[in-house]
Amino acid sequence: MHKHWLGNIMKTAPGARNMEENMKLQEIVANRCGKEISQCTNEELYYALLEMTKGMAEEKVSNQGKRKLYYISAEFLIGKLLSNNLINLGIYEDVKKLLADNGKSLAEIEEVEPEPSLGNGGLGRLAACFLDSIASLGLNGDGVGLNYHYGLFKQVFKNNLQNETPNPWIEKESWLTKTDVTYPIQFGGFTLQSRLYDIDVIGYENRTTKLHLFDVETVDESLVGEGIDFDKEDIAKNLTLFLYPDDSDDKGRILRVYQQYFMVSNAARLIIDETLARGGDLHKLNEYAVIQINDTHPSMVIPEMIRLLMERGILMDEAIDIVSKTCAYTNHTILAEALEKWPIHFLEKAVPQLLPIIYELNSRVTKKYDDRSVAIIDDEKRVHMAHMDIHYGYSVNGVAYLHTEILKNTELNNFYRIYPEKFNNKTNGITFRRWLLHCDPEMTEFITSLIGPGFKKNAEELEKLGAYVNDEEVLKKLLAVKGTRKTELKNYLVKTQGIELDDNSIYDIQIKRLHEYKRQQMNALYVIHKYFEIKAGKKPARPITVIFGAKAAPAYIIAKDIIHLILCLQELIANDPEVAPYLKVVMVENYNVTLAEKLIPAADIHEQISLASKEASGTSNMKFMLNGAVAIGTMDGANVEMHQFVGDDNIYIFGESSEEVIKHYEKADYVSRSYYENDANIKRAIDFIVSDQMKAVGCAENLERLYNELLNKDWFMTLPDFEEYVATKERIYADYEDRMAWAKKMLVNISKAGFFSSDRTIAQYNEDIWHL
Ligand code: GPK
Repeated sequence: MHKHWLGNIMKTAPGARNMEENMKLQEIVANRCGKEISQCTNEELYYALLEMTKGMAEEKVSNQGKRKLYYISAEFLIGKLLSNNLINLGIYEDVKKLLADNGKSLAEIEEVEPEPSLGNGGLGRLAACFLDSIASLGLNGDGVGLNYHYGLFKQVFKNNLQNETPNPWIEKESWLTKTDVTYPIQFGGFTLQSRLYDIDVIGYENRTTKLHLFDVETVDESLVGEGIDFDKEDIAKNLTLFLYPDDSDDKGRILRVYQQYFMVSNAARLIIDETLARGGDLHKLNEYAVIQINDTHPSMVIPEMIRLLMERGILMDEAIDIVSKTCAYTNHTILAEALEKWPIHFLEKAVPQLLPIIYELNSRVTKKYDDRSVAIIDDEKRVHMAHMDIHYGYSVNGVAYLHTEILKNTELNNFYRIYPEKFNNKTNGITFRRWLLHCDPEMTEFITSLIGPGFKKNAEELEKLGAYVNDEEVLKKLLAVKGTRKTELKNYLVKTQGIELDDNSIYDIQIKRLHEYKRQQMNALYVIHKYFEIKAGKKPARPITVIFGAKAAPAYIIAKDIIHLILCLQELIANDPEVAPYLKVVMVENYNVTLAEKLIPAADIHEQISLASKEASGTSNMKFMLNGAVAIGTMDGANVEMHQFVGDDNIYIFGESSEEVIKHYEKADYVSRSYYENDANIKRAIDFIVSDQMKAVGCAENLERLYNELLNKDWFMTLPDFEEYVATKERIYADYEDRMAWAKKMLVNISKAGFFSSDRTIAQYNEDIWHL
């Protein structure tokens, strides 16, 4: 439709390109609004840019090849798309300038774009980074997921508590393109008609790929009443309303099964149709398609694909064999409660057509292996989704070196002994386009001025920065850029959330989903400790700002209590004139990708303090590193590899090792109360949670519940690491005062971040697993 646009942008001279875009945007603006750019509102310009960018993406050729990857994931936390698309199209600067010449700010126009919240955290953001890299590397691969109308939820703070409201993001005009692909998806007792929507994923100076989001035509947004409550049983109306609805009751849990089956049945049909359309042979499906199962949410694709192949006349033995050669599984956690096990009666109700196949898959396993721990259906009649993936997929990967080692040696050891050849590691990565080029253009330009633009395509070139580690001018400039980002964050938070920061203070940031294993509570206990120290006259050399951002799952009571604790501390300390000048606690509301893009470039210090062995990888750690922040962290997830790259001087490691932690769990020898009773600092901090002062700003019930949890359970062992954590914090704050030495640490971190590019991760997936 827009065929005349820009022709082949890569072959056009930069000047001519510039002219053409300018004319294009002007033309679109004239057609849509009947006026000049300078006369338009930011809204009008946003939609004009959306139209232009979508048109340019359509012009591009999708990546091609015989074998195609389908990355199936329940989450794609893509963030806003406008600026990244402009960057990847290579026209960001031109458009920005054209707008500026007309008195308009691209940054303000960006604010108009709603952020799709199609993910919880790391797993969903990883999938988004992967699509960017797949497109940029020119690989033939698409994402497949669901089009949740209200996303996860929007977090609203009231009375120092988290409330949840819907987060609508689909507007009349959006990045979604409605296609004519639709399938009848059958459930126990009824059928729903699906509809596919596509989002073009534009690779860096390259071709495009697609994110396929399936939806159901009958979904009814008016079903949602107070907060995020809705009728969980009306599947036709509620199926794609929210990502992961509340799973605290069976109705919510079974709704997940409906969602998952809907996702994979659509995906499997699409794969079959596309394979046949390319002239492929379903008997050799594995030569035409590879399915990456992102965590266990899409695992039902295995029995569903077998079923669909059998419907097309392939016998069961062969169908099982074909599918086993087509599917690969990524594990993202060792937390047992996160590994999905569906009661068989859920599946009987929602997807009865899968049961004969699942029984058959299970019986083949139990015939071959006596070990009950590797069965697909356990003695309590629950279906272990990960077990199905491992037996009937050809690859099992963890997401960081340590994580994969733990899977092999501990969590999945029984499987590793059966299938050693299936296990492999793929350390996570992040896209540098969004997490450096977009979120800190000034730093990008500075780096380019030192080592040239090669690092934008080959991240390992950042190593060249090492040559400047003793160059005072460079180090000063690094500090100056960081200072500018800190001031920008301050201005942004005042404007958007009414939060006042001191940009002369140290920004010490912990942003990630709220979970006990990530130990935000340990950071909060440190804040209490510091509060007492300041009261006792031990003032820090420079004010400290501890910044949190986190959503808690709506049904995760203790996580919400930890948010309550942090918000209460924020209020209490802000109102204490003795302490407020030296210590500030801030919890940003509704932490999301957009906020991350402002927080990360502004960070001095970042917290990666999970209980060792529990964080599979972490990916915000990589983003911070790339942006010249220094980590305080445990030997967990990808921190281990970061430590290897930067060495002891450039990362602050503390805490028990994963081996020690795993032993505590095996021996069940951890008693939190004994730490409380034997350590005055710990006792003082924990007691403060239920002090009258705290109860004056908070809710006694929540505070007492958290106090009891820490004292009597503390399942993620906050207390054993506490004293070392405090000592390490004091050391990192002190070291911050030697500004030149600190700038060196920043530089080393940036220069060693290249390994953590998702381009490297994706190249490895392709090399070892996908073979596209
Ligand atoms: C892991 F199992 C899960 C999950 O359900 N959601 C999620 O975000 C995260 N994750 C891990 O917790 C991180 O350590 C990891 O970096 C990320 O997945 C991507 O692999």
